[in-house]
Amino acid sequence: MSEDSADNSDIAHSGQDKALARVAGWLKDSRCAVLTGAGISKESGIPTFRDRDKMTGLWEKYDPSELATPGGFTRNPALVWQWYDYRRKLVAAARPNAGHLALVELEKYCRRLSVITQNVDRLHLQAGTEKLLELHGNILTFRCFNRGHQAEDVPMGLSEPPACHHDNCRSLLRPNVVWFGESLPPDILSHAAREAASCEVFLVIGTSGLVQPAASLPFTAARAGAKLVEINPDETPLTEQVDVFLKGTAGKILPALIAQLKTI
Ligand code: BV8
Repeated sequence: MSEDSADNSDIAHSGQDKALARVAGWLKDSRCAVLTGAGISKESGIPTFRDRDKMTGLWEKYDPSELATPGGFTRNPALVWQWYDYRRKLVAAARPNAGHLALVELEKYCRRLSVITQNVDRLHLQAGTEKLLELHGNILTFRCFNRGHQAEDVPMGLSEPPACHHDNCRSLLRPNVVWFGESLPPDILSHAAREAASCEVFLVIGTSGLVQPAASLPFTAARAGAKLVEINPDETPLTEQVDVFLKGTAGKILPALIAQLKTI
């Protein structure tokens, strides 16, 4: 079990302050790397992969790892396109929340801070995070399925994928995300691994830690001697392995960490 854990509801109690102060002390002037998952965007109104109760029938009826695959797209391009169009509308309406903004603030207190995200919503970029590694691409830009031609100005609300306009390519457009069964961009993955292997503190925020190879990054950091800190309202398979588990939402815990850092 982690040496220490802080529960969101007890942040006001000394136990929580103790855990927050401990982590803040590690973060001050540190080389820090952060891995975020869908949980950090939940307070911006974007449901996580596990919150099926918040999604339309599309999400409840189909398994995301079925829809988020090349095979799923080839089998039923219209269905996959509509699912992404639905999510793109949610993302377009979303704004960075206190958690995203606190990570930008954290840059002032760390010697170096790099954010590695599994999210495809670009809310870290919107919040102002500069050193961002998007492991799984983004949902807001598109390329064609067969030859990777980038596409601009793709309207929302289409019921099926448009064809690529690139010199009569005609292949169907797809979002610039990494699907299950597709390799992550090698340069981005190796950069993320280097950040994990060279940081002193590794924050794991809002991820169930189930998807590889992203889920291996905390272990890369721990093997290199970094302090592992998890921020999540629920326990995950990682919780047992971290140095400190800060139980709570990103929108509460991260600003509380900044408040602690201000006192050091
Ligand atoms: C790869 C983009 C090499 C798309 C995503 C068989 C065949 C092929 C591959 C595999 C296979 N078996 C295993 C694999 C590997 C596979 C994998 O890991 N599968 C899993 C399911 C076992 N990985 C891959 O395929 C990767 N590529 O391995 O390439 C290869 C190539 C060919 C063949 C073999 C290998 C590619 C993986 C990338 C997939 N794309 N996203 C899209 O978004 O549509 S993954 C997607 O799901 C997300 O990006 C994210 O990574 C994942 C969801 O995880 P989380 O972000 O953690 O979200 P989740 O909902 O699960 O959890 C939310 C957490 O937040 C919870 O813990 C909750 O408690 C917490 N929370 C809630 N509220 C808050 C909060 N936390 C803080 N604050 C709050 N307020």
